[in-house]
Amino acid sequence: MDLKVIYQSIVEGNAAEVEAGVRAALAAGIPADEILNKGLIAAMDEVGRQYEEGDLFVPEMLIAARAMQAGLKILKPELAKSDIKAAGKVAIGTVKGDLHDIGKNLVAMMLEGAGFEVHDLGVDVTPEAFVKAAQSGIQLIGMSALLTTTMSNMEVTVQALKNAGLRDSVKIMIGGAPVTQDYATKIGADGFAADASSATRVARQLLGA
Ligand code: B1M
Repeated sequence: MDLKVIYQSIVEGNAAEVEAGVRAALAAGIPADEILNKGLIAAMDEVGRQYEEGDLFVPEMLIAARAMQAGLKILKPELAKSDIKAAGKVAIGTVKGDLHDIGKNLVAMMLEGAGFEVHDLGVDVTPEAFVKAAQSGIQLIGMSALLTTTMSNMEVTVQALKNAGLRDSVKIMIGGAPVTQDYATKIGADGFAADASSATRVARQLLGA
């Protein structure tokens, strides 16, 4: 059983073949972490690379991410049985007042594909909900905003984390169409990512994963 089949099926966005490939690899006795690293994560790294080069676009990246998730679903019970550690625990959400979730979902899927344990808090997430997530062992808070009127809630959330005494125990990454590195620096976030594939890279840097 060659893990390249899984890798290629993810890059091509073929969920049925990814599922079949993961089942076959498990049946052949390949360890779950090897399937994860050499099949799923390696493929999503390649998808991210092709997106950054302009060879793939958002719809194709979404399809690839969904194919990866189909494989991950089968792999998860096996991974849970082993003592494999996630690359880090991330809580991600779209900030209060904002209902846009397409980009946030894509970032969540790419992070999952990169081996992070992702807790998706959904949309319209209050600063209090982010604080609650940070209290539960989360290492990285990810905030998304698509509206210039809601991005200020990122700063409110950073402040809420400070007020709760949690600022030093979590890293904060932000993104979304109106968000910039300058804004991230201004509000005291640790990182900014312009798209889903760089979000994976920034998350890895922030957590040293
Ligand atoms: Co809205 N909307 N919308 N909308 N909408 C925009 C954002 C807008 C630019 C359209 C426009 O006027 N040209 C405009 C904002 C203007 C502004 O603030 N400057 C706008 C507006 C005004 C509104 C409403 C106020 C409209 C109204 O009701 N009058 C309203 C607000 C509702 C609310 O949120 N309270 C509204 C509603 C909606 C829909 C519900 C209809 C729908 C959202 C559906 C959904 O998400 N489930 C919608 C949509 C689809 C859009 C556009 C067309 C597309 C957004 C999108 O999904 N892009 C958008 C116009 C546009 O962008 N062309 C628009 C694709 C997505 C993959 O990209 O989200 O940027 P993006 O995510 C990227 C990066 O930004 C980054 O990675 C992602 C993947 O590469 N990224 C992160 C995102 N989050 C990240 C987090 C990270 C790191 C990277 O770390 C944690």
